Formats: sequence, C-alpha cells, structure tokens
Amino acid sequence: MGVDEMWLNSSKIKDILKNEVFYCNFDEEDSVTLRLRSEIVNWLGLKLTTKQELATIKLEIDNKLDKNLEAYQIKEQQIRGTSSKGVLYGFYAYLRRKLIKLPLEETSAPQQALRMINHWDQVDGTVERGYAGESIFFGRFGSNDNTDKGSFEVKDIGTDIFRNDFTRLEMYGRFLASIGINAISLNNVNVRGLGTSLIISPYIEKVSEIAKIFSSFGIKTFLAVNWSAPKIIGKLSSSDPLECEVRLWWSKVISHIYQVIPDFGGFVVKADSEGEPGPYQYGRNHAEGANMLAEAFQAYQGLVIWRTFVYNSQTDWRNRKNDRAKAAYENFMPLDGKFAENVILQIKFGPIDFGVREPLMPLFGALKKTNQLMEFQITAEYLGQQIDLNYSVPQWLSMIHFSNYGQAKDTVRDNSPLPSNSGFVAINNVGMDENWCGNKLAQANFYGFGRMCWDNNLNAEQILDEWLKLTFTEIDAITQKKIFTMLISSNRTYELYNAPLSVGSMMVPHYHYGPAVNGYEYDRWGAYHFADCNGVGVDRTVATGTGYTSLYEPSIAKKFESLEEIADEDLLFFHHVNYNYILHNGKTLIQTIYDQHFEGVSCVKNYIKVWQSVSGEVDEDTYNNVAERLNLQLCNAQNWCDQVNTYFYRMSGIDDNRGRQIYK
Ligand code: GCW
Repeated sequence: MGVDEMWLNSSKIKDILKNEVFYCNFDEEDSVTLRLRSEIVNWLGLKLTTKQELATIKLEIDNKLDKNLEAYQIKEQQIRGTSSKGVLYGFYAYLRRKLIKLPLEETSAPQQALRMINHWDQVDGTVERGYAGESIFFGRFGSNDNTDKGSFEVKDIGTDIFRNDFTRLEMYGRFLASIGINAISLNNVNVRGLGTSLIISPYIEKVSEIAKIFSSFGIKTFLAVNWSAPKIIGKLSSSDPLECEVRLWWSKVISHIYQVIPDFGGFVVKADSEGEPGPYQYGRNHAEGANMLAEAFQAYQGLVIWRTFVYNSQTDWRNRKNDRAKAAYENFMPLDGKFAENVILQIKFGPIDFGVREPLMPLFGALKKTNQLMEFQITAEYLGQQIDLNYSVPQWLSMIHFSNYGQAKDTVRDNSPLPSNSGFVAINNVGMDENWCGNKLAQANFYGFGRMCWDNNLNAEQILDEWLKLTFTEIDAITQKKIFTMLISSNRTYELYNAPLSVGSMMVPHYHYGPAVNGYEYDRWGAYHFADCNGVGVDRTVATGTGYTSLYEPSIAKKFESLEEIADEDLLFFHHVNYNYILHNGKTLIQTIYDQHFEGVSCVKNYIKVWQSVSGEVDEDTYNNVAERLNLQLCNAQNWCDQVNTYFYRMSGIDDNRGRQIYK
C-alpha cells in the first residue's frame, strides 16, 4: 500500500488527480493559478479553458464578495474568491461537494481566522505524544546521536536532522489546505537540545524549504522556541525580557528569520510550564515576556502565540486546598488587557489536560481584552492513543458551544480584541505511518478539526458523515452507517470505561494509556481523585472545597456548586460524594461506576462484531488495521473495567447489584 492521502485518497479522486501536484500560486495579488490537467477540469465540470495536458486556469478574485479574505463562492460552475486563498478553499469545497453530491453552489467564509496545527515533533525524529510513527519533518539521520533531550547542551551536527521527504510534505500541505488549515508550527513546545537552534542558521534555511511548501498551500509556518534561547544559543548571561541585550538578541534573530522566510508566522511559546524556562525566573510576568517578543515581531506582522498551560507541577498532594484546575486562570486573568495586539494566548479547552470529560476552561468568556486560541488535542494522548476508537469532535464542539459569561456568538473570536488574531489550534496526530494516523479511523478527527474551524455550526454527525462519504467512496450506505454508528458513539464509550463521572486521572503515569487508579494520587502533578472508603471526587465548591466553581459566571458557578443541579457526568470533577449517593439517574454512585465500566466493555465487544460484519466491504488494509486495534481496545477496556471496579469494590465493600464478575 502506498501512502494514504486521507480524504484525498479515495480511488475516485486519485484516478482524477493521479498524484498530480496541484497548488495555488500566490505570487500575483489579484489572481490565482491552479495547475490542473485538463481531464480533472472536465471531470470537475468547471467552465474553464484548458490547454492540452496542463490547464492553467485563471480564476477571478472578487474582493467585494466578503470582507473575509478567505471566502469563496461557487456558482454557475465558477469558483470565485475574495483572495487567492479563497479560491483555493473554494476548489476543495467544490471537490467535496461534487463527491458527496451536494449542489454545486455555496458561498462560505471561515469562522475562525487562525486555523492552526501544532506539531510536537522533535529534531531526533520522535514525536511527543505521537502514535503514528516518526516525525514527517525530522529524523535521526546523522552518524551520531544528534540530540540530548534531557540537557540543554547543543551538539552541532549540521542540518541532517531534516527528513527532506518533500513529496510527503506536499501531500500533507494539500491535505491541510483541503480542510482549511492556514497555520502550522513544526516542532515540540518542549524545545530541547538542538531543537533550540531551529530559529538560527543553518537550520532556519532548511525550515524555509518546508515553509515554502506550506506557503504554496496558503499555510504560514511557525516555530516553537525555548524561552532561554538567549542564554543557550546566544550565550548571554541572562534571558530576562527586560534586559536590553536580550531584547536585541531576539530582534536580531527575528529579523534574520524574515530575511530567510518572508512570510514566517511567528513563535509558539511554552514558558514557566512543566519545567520549561520562562519570565518567572526573572521575576517578570507573562505579559512582559510575551510583549518583549511581540515588539520584535511587529515590523513583520509576526505573532507570538503564548500558551497558558502554566501550573505548579511540584504540588504537595497532602494539601487539599491546592487546585491545578485554577492555575491558568490565576496566572492569566489578572493580565487581561496587558498583552500586545500581536500576542495570542493559546488556552487548552479544559482546566486540566485534554481529558475525556472536563468542564470548559473558565478563562474562556472571562477574558475580554486578550486575543485567544482554543487548544484541542487531535493526537489522542488521554483518549486511547489512536488504538482505541475515539471520534472526539462531539466533545470539542460541546466545549466550543459552552457559554461562560454569555452573549458572545463565538466565544473565542468575539472575545478577542483583534478577531483576526484568534481561532482554534490542535496538536495533530500524524507521523510517517502509511495512513498518517496509525488508525485509519483516527483521520476523522483531523478532518473534523479542520471542518469545525471553518464552520462550527456544523454538527459532529454532519462532519462524520462527510468524512465517511469522502473517505470510503466505494462502500454502500449500510456499511457506511455501520462505521458511522461505531464512531459517533466512540468518545462516550471511551469515557464509560476511562473516567468514572469525570473524575479523570486514573491512567498510567507518563504514558497515559491504560489504568493505574492511584498512579497520580500521591504525586506532584496535581491530578487527584481523593478516593477513600467513604467516597470519591474532588471538592471544588466554594462552600467546602477549593473554590474553583467561583471562576465561572455566577449562574454557571451556581449550577456546578449545587449537587441538585450538576449533571451526573460532571459530578466527580466538582464534588466528593459517598458511594451510596443517589445520582440523577436514580442509581447509587457505586452502582453507576460498575454499570458504566461493564457497559464500556460491552460497547467495544459490539464494535468488534460490527467491524467483522464490514469485512470484504472496506479495503483490506483498512479492515486489518482497525480490526487489530479494536482487539487491543477490548483488552484495554477490560483492564480498565476490572481494575476500576475492583478498586472501588475494595474501597466501598459494596457488591454489584447485578452480581457480575468483580475481582475481589
Ligand atoms: O498533556 C501534557 C503532555 C505533555 C505536553 C504538555 C503540554 C508537550 O503530557 O507531553 O508537552 O501537556 O501541553 O505542553
């Protein structure tokens, strides 16, 4: 099997496109050239002139169409755009609509200005939290071990850290453009070893080759930086953002980057987080840190994307008043309005860390004077790592549509003072695996992320239906429905056996796959469940707990605070209750824990049966790939069920009222 091209892989499209490199030429301001062979144009049914083998098609750009410079209109077999990028998106929309047989008429503009992908790829070729093979950018090609991730010492071995597989990157760029992505950062936010030097020569010149490819698909390239770079690679004595020589060093580095990559996007910064250096080391706050970089970027319209994942990862578990969920809010809310216009805060959707159920991070809605990006994780670090089925779009959309401090139609965009500097960002799930994502069905998440950035009024069902029709063009409606049913329920299924009623954090430390009920309980990371013989859950109420509920708008705070009003599935994130506590579902807490875990296992058994019934209907590679992973998922679900149920039986001494197998 050759490299799969995600939704652009179906034989129908492939026959037409025959691996043709087709891209937009953005050189001319007011027109765009799509290089397409004549048979493609004929198949598309576009009214365009063609020339022998290769057709050069001039498409009209209409700036009056919409103020949004990425909008398109498909009408009377013409694609028009408010800019060349609009035409590019219009082209893919046309292709999509044609394949799923929708009317070839549409006017559309993206809802989110920034639609960004973060790679956590490292210069030694590994990918932090990557479950689909090695990095598509970097590899260990040098004769010596070119990085030492544990130390900040830089060993210079030249530029053979790059993979130079530009065919693959072209495919990737095409896929990204086809789902509307317009920004990408290439390297892990934990920037270590040689990775620190990507921003300077000779590495930045190689980055520019990659950036050129992405540029041709309308995508801006960003790099993650190490806050201490002035000390580490600049050999300065300090990285204090208020020191003149530090500011000068950064502005020189940034000005050089723009000489090499004129359309460079900017930096992504993880500072003062999980051991990474940051402005706190010098007694400066995050606004002082970010604004220092922003100033250097101003002349080039570059951006500083500053992450808010800042919490004390050295917590004393003995002190029940500590609450990691409050950390980002406490660090950043006092700085609202203090960030420069070209700074954007990148904020994880929930207050802990991409769990299968978390409430919305309370900074959303509360921040009104700071540009924002909502951060998602497509790579399923805590959600089954692309072994277990987990179509996460339903969960993401519920975060986007949760309204805190109401009114805003679009929480992120409408609360950002400069809406063009706001949007959604996600950690991607691709690597060198032939199907990019490890699990073929995990492509749905990547596709879905792009689509929800473009239009978050689409619902999870629509997006999934679209993806299935585009990806499995050959299968019949019944088979499609079967796969649909598996995927649409998969996030909930994972939740059933992973985290009882949103308690979270019962997974194997560091790896985050499989159960270890007390794995984090007596550790420094601030992720606890506080189970004892009387009950379980984290009391985050104002009345008796950490007071986290008060960070929300009063009507929401009241709902979370109150046992009568809180939804069952949110219960243990906010309250510590005893095992005989009766939930809204009419059952006790302990019985609900047992029932959910058994139900989770039985859902996975059912997925296996359904998948067996599609054998012969989907292609063999996909069939085997998913079948193998479903079997692993069943072991995982069973393991969770057995360990969690046994643990709570031993804690509570209460039997399952249906007498099912619980190991005692
Ligand atoms: O979820 C945690 C991950 C880390 C990651 C960190 C972050 C890149 O376990 O691997 O580091 O989040 O988001 O910075």
